[in-house]
Amino acid sequence: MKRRIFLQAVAAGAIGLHLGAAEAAPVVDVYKSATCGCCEGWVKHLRDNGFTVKAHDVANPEDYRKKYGMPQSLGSCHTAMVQGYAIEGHVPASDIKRLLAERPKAKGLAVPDMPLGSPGMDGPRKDPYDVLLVQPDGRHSVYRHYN
Ligand SMILES: [Cu+2]
Repeated sequence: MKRRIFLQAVAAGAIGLHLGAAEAAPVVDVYKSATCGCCEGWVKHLRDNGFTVKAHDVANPEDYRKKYGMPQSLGSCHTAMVQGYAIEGHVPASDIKRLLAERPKAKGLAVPDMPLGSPGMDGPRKDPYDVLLVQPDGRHSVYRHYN
């Protein structure tokens, strides 16, 4: 009897932990073209880091960049939405987590183009790149620099 109560408590604790993890893993909607391999790489990177990802294959990902107010000049190969923030390109999961924790008044984050060495653009070559915090008016500043 005691053992059973103990096991129930363990199970309840495990469920609590599980719900906690789910809470910390918001849904990311990704708009990409069906043939984009590096987009798939980025989706996998997000999933590996605890995000729930809904990948949508669309004919013109740039339509979604426009729709969600990301400047074309900061464009990459995919646009995503998470809790009201637009995420453009190969933004590392850790920066999205920071964004969702800090909740700045912003449009979202962008890694323009497709820098080698960013998540989903993995390989031997690593180029430096910036993650940009994009303001509602399109102005942007460096959120984090990667070497
Ligand atoms: Cu890409």
